[in-house]
Amino acid sequence: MSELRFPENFVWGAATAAYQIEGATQEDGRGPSIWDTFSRTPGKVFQGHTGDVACDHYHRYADDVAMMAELGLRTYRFSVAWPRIQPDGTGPVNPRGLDFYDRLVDTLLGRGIDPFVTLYHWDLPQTLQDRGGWTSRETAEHFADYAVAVLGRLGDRVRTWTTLNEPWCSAYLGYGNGVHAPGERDAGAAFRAVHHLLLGHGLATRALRAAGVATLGLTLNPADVQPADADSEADAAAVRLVDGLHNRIFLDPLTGAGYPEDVLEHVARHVEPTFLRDGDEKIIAAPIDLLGVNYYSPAYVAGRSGGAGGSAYPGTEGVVEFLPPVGPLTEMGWMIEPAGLTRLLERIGADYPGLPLMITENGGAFPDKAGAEDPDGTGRVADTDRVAYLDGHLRAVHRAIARGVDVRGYLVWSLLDNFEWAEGYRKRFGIVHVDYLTQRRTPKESARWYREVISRNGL
Ligand code: GBH
Repeated sequence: MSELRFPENFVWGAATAAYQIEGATQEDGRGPSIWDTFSRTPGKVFQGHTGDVACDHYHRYADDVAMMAELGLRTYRFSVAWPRIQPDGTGPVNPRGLDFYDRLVDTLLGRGIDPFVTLYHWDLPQTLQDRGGWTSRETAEHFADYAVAVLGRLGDRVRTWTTLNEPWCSAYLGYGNGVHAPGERDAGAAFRAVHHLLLGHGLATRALRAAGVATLGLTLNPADVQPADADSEADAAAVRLVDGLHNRIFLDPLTGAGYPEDVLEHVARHVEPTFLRDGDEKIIAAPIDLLGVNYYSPAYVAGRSGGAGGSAYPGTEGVVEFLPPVGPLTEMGWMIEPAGLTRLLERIGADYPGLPLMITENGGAFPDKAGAEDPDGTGRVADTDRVAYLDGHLRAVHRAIARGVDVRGYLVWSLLDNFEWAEGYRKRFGIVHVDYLTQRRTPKESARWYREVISRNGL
């Protein structure tokens, strides 16, 4: 009787993102994105890897969907590449770009898999970046137009729509510490980007709702922020600061409370907040039906100077020390701590009640080998470390549900090994191995294990 069952109708699936898997970056009228530019900038991505070919999913999508069906997936979360739909980010839509997602959606439905759309997973059209990108208010307005264009083609078949994936990354890694595209390093730009991303979400949400979308939301990567020392007042202050810049800066305005005062004060020390206009908070607070939660690892902070990390949060240098990860780590160097996911879900459930949650990403990178990279191999990828990671985190989700948190589903990151942004192809998150020399797919042991979990609706 040690079995754990998930609620009836619990959603099970896997997630990917356009630039990480599609390839075909020059095909069918796609315009360049900031990741095409960034990955070609020397020193930005591991060994100069790019998404030019990636998993060649653009051409292999039908086989990939057939494989998803074999793996028993019920839902597939993918992102639409804005530069395929509007090569310059504005103006007339490119029908051939929409055709791809049209075919993908039909193929998914034909296999009984529910399509779950992310409208923006970081591949901003380069032309919009040339005009300021997310530091510019116009990008938010253009995003709403783009959202409506995609809805116009897919809205008759796709039920679940999310606007942004992890605006924290877009703003802080893209404009704050320069680890992601477009690679800017400017605290003020990062905060402007936060606001315009949220505004873009709000404007798109309003437009999609007006057009009749039933299930609408966005995905954040909220952080479980813990003090190094639970009895230290300085550490508690550090938690409050990081929680403000990571969690409350998004969740408070999204749920109608506006930006928190302490966060606004912090922002105002870096940039004159002239970009905040009357009425913006009301737009951002457009009701949502679903909050996607991506969780990988907790953060431990101390209220003192020191340590190497921390620079991703503008204005925390010398004030907050991010503790180096300890204990079991994934290949990314991230701490494995499933309890952090339970804490995070309980916290969101308590502080933002009434918001249905879904785990839209969770998973780990581990050094898996197969195919041509593993000539002596058995043809199986025994990724027991990934199975343990996923098992532990599913138990953590179950615990949160048992304690009353409204969690509607779980999507593993990722279906396929793929282009892991600044890490290129060297980090593998897939439950399916991809041999980049041959594009051969090999389901790992974790994929077989996951199929069992889904079919039993439990562990
Ligand atoms: C997600 O980003 C993305 O949505 C997805 O595209 C990506 O492939 C996947 O996760 C895996 O990376 O540096 O130790 O302090 C997650 C990005 C991960 C960024 C955790 C902040 C902090 C860990 N986040 N990271 S650490």
